[in-house]
Amino acid sequence: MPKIIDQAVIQSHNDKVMRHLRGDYDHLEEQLARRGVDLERIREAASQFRVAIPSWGVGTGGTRFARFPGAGEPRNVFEKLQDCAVINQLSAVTPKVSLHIPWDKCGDWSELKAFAAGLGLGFDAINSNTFSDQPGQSHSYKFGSLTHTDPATRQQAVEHNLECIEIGRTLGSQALTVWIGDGSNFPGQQHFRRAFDRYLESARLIYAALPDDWYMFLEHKLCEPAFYSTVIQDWGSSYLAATTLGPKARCLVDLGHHAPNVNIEMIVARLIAAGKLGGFHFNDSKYGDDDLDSGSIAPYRLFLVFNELAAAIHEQVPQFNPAYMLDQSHNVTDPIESLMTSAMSVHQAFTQALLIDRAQLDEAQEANDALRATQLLKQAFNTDVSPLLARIRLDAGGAIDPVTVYRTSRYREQAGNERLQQHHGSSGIV
Ligand code: AFD
Ligand code: MN
Ligand code: MN
Repeated sequence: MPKIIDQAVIQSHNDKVMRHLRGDYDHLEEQLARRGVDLERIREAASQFRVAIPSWGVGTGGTRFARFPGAGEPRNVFEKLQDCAVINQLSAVTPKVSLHIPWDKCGDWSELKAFAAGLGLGFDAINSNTFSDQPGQSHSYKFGSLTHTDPATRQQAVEHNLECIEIGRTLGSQALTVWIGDGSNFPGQQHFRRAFDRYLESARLIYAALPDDWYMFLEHKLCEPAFYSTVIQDWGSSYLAATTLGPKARCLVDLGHHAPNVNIEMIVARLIAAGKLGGFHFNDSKYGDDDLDSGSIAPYRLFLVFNELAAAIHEQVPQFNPAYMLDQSHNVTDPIESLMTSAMSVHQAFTQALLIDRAQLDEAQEANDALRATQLLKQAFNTDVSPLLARIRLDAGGAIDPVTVYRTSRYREQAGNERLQQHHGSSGIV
């Protein structure tokens, strides 16, 4: 893997903490052996885990009230990929980036693909954007895009998605994520059924252009930017649309896109059963689509989602291959630090869910032994798997402690200085 951070900096800190890691790893191995769990088997499965980084996540986010840009943040997609390469080099589980078009537009997509490959990066789903207007756009999306009452506006939104598919084909992506802000702010503003029919008419045109080995992820969201109704508002609308479109259309579950207190793991179970679980945008939230760091507020909720995924893996549910992506906005932290710790939090939930004894859980469920069943989940959730995750990073050439190594490397200052000194070239290649 290409080295953005000097490998000696990583090695030096790894050497410093190695003996602690050995002790912690041996303790975990002995603890699991007492339960009849073979740590090597878990390590093999946990080593397969990967989660994609959102290109838009490496820049400082912001809210509708203000944005406080961080020092040395990336100015173009090439610099975003550099930051993503740091995340992957240290965390060792994020080799793919999910781009957002036109935010990540560049002059030559083949050049970008080669640049990314040189950094050890590939591309996950491509995200289209018809929730905001671009300079010089012929038709505004103010009153919607794929569902707009004006056929010309819908056509423009369809063509944008078709362009995203072409970009993704050049980059090696195999999925298009479609999230639209279409909806209404007032009762009566929109005919709900006609708007949904217009969505399906537009989505069919996009679906027809999908390569055979692609998926189209339909991302639902309860509200915002529309505040009274959203056309693809919930998993029901998404499922209805995905089923109407065909087998390459699947539902994308963003953890922040549900009404408060919704049982997300139940939605995940329903979509798994229907063969329509496309994947996730992982994040955390307290009140809405807050896009906070995964696992930072409700780690048990994240774990319960992974309990459903671990059950599907264990039961070898057909066509089960969800895409794991982060979708977060970082307003008060260094985005690289947040994305590394978030990737580790999702890796942790994935791995802890692998520890659930599914035979014993089935037995407890069949016997209606509620306490025993929930204890089996808690036992897995309360197991500190961090030594295992650190060992996986170490074996992959990453950092036992990514944030400490990142801070020691002073990458942010260096990148910041370089970016300040450089001419703002069109490609931004360094
Ligand atoms: C939004 C939605 C959607 C969008 C992303 C970037 O989750 O995934 O593409 O964040 O704005 O909250
Ligand atoms: Mn999302
Ligand atoms: Mn979101």
